[in-house]
Amino acid sequence: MKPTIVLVGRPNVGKSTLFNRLTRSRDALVADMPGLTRDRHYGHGKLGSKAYLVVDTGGFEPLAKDGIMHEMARQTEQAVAEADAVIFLVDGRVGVTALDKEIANKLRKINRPTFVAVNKSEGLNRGVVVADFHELGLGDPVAVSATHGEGVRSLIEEVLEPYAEPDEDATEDHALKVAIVGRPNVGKSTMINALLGEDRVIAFDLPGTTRDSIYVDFEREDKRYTLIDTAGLRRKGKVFETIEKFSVIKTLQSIEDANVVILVLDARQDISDQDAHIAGFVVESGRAVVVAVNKWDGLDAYQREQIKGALEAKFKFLDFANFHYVSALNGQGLNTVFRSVDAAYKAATADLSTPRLTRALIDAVARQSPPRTGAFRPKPRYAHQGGRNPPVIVIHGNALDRIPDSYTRYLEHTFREVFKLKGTPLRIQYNVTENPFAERKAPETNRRKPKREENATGKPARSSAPKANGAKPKAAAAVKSSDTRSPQRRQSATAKAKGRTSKG
Ligand SMILES: Nc1nc2c(ncn2[C@@H]2O[C@H](COP(=O)(O)OP(=O)(O)OP(=O)(O)O)[C@@H](O)[C@H]2O)c(=O)[nH]1
Ligand SMILES: [Mg+2]
Repeated sequence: MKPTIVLVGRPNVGKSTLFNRLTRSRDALVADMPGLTRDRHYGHGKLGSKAYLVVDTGGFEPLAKDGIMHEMARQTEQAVAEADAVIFLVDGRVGVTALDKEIANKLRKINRPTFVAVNKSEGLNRGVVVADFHELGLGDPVAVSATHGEGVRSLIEEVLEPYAEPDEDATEDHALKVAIVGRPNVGKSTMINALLGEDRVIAFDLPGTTRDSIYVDFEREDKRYTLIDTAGLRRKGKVFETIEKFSVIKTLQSIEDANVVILVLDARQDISDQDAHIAGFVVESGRAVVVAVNKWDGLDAYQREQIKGALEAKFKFLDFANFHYVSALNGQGLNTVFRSVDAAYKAATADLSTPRLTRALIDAVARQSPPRTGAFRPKPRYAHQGGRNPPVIVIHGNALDRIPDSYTRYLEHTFREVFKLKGTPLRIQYNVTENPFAERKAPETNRRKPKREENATGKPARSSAPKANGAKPKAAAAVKSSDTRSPQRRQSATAKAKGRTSKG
């Protein structure tokens, strides 16, 4: 499971600045999906092949209550308790404050691996700037600069040190791992109870600590599944009891760990920002997803029409997923949900053969060719599969960096139709290594400048934007036909080359 790093510190020390730096390289993946709003408190990050989740606790709750500035917010405490590692950010230009000491005391009690990072240290002597902060009693502080990126890479390397590189040859479990996620009171507990009540429960994993998720193996219509709990499941004698205890971090971790996510929404409540953020996170993770709109019982035809319309508008970026209208209370619709779960996983892990992909591509281009831009007429020539779960389709040809987003969506739509890819995100990537003579043909003025972007190390990273023909397309070329890398690495390659999550 991906480790979760939680950023804490008093206001204005630079938590958000550091958060942005740690998550920036991943933003490009889903940036252009219509309707997607993203929560700027939770994000994906990556260092080399190690992926992690980051939480910015700034702004969770106002720190000042009754004028007492030294009260750590409840949500922050929960996040710290569920963290794999905590980065405690302090301000090197201000020095140790009373609030820093209070936070340090709390952190020592909660006792998670903690790293003191002395921010805003650019241009200052590292040894001098950290000296004061030893008194916090949380180990050796390190000097960083969130705005300039200095010291950030080695800090994250140290934080991630105990975590192994992802095992690329890890064999898939037999049972399909399903996470049921949604904000509090949408009916997750009722749904879990309905499932575990009617199905055969094979094994139940008790959590070791607050941070552990619960895994329940069960059998449904002769198929094995593992439910990853986010709602707070307890075994009470022979029955299960669910406590709707909402934890964002557990939600994020179970999404990461699942094969398929069931996103539960409440038909009786307006879609909230929290719903949208959780949905956004599912899309960002690249997981296959099924949407279950719960509490569908007892609504009249007019209400149902209204709700469906509102959902479609709000969740345009999820239109590749099946939506089911269910009642967890009556157990209605759960069968169809699980049929979609199976189908979504099948789609996510489908093998797409090069000849069929290429034929689909050529047919699509014959029906409608990409628009000419300036002196260029992009010419897609062939396609191959660059990854699974989610499927990545790599397209080769000439001047592909000139293809507009609308045409990419058209291609995505075509591939979805041909290969029946329902329920899984789909990523299209252009390989721009071909056409070595493009530079000579291309008039200099027409060339798009590659955008620059910085990653966690502070060095410029490859932009998500396709390279101009003259630029060395190293990242795109790295995607090979037999892509056996982990999803994380594939996603990284996708981010570096031209990648986006499809919306069908
Ligand atoms: N000089 C310098 N300024 C920084 C650095 N990191 C952040 N800042 C500045 O410090 C101010 C606060 O940064 P934020 O990232 O918003 O701080 P925060 O911890 O998220 O604040 P809250 O969310 O309010 O708790 C901003 O003006 C930043 O530009 C740094 O490394 N060096
Ligand atoms: Mg902030």
